[in-house]
Amino acid sequence: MSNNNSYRTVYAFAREMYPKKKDTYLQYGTAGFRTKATELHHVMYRMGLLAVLRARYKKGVIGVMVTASHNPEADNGVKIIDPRGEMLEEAWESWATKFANVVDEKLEDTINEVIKLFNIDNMNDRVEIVIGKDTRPSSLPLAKAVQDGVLALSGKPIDYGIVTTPQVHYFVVCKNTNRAYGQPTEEGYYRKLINAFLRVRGDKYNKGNYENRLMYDGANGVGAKKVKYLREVLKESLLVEMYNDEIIGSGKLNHLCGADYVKSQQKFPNGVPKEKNTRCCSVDGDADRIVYYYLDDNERFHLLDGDRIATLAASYLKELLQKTGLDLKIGLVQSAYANGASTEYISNKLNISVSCTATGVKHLHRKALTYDIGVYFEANGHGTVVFSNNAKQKLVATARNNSTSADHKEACFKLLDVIDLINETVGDAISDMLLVETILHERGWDVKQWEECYTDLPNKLLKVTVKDRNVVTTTDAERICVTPEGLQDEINTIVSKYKKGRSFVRASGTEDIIRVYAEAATKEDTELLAIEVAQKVYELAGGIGPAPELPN
Ligand code: G16
Repeated sequence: MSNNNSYRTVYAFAREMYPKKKDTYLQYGTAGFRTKATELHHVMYRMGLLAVLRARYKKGVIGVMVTASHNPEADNGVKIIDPRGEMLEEAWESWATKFANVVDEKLEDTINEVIKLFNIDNMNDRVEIVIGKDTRPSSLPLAKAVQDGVLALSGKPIDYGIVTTPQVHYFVVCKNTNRAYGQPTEEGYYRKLINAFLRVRGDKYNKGNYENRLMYDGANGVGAKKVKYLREVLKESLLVEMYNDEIIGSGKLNHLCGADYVKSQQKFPNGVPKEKNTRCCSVDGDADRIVYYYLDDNERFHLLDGDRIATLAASYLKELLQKTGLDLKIGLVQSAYANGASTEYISNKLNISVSCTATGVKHLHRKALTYDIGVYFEANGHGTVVFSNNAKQKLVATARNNSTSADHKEACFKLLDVIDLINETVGDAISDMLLVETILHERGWDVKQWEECYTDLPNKLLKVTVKDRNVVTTTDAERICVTPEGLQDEINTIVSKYKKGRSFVRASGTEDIIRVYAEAATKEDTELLAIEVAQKVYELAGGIGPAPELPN
């Protein structure tokens, strides 16, 4: 690398291989960049460059995941992962946006700006960038563009091929902790999770009403590919029946299936047999979200989403913690999409502290780190549990202390196993599935008993397409709409007509739309409330295409 801060190769590559189209402007959103795959080649190249700068600045390994997660197959995107496994720090998101949008001729200047601003004096360090990609056909060339960006600044790309997003988070943390978190390989990832799962499960696979059989919707994506391997290792301990496993290039990724479809449509996915009273789960296109569901005797659909997983995990961990005799702070973090009934159940029945942040696991994760045991889940099924170093050290010390009672010791060892079964770095569909199965198994519960903990308020999610989604801005963890002026007043008036009504709107950070959330005492009221609010959004925020219509 030259010392005069002149990055000729960077520009030459950009101009020849990944030129930026003149008229595109892209913004780093809820989880990175996301748009049509054809628009992203220059962005990927530039994120390779940015990842190298970030790695040199942080003096650690950075991850780059090429995926558009829950979006349609024709979209793609990129998520940047910081050294501690967290999403890219917000202060650097604006740099990512700047990198994505400057003209090719200004690329070198922008690199120099970052070097100067952050005082990066180790531009010759051969930093490692971990790269993963999902099963989209477009991911292969886009991941190659990331690699070229990394190479253009003399970084070292480590290509993990097709992996889940949470696996990339895991590899990054393993590398940055010198393997203390685990081995930075796929085998290391599976071994850590599965060994812990098998230890906690023991050799009795069915217990009470719990049956060790699960129908699994792989969304025709990487979540299907990875669970095939997992199934072989789990053997009889958990019988995962795989559906929607057409992986590369079938055009079926997330189509009428997968966690986002099931959650937002509140419907049984295509491709999974409609078997009554059977526990089913769906993951999304990069396997960082999971939701559960079942059909009752009347073929009525019942959803157990991220709120249910959060409450199940938090109540279990609280009980286990009590058995250890340790005094540790446990808390639960949700977003505004959490069902009101779940929040009430957590505060009033579980007596666990609960807080609300803006959408995006980066926000929930940060808040969860303020607890010794921080459980966080978005209602869409994205979440995990994080444990403080204080909690881990106390658990290890108590488990090893000869004067600890046998009961306390056993609980400490079990909690340590449960920690190993959880991917703490980010929401992980596979690890979350193993956690849910562990808890249900231990309690001897079937899916109905899990659902009986509390009754969800009927709720509805709608999307409104507008000319410019940035016209909708919000405050108070996205619960209050600031602009367009007057929209919040209109929402308040509409909501006041409905018993137990609640509704909010916000611009999606992953799709070009405004999201509308509504809940109310009855299903009929919820439908009406959602449509009324959506109509106001359409009217005041510049809706395009067909206007939302009230049902007949
Ligand atoms: C990403 C984020 C999630 C967020 C979701 C939807 O998930 O990681 O935290 O809930 O987008 O965000 P929005 O409502 O802004 O579109 P994924 O699974 O798509 O990467």
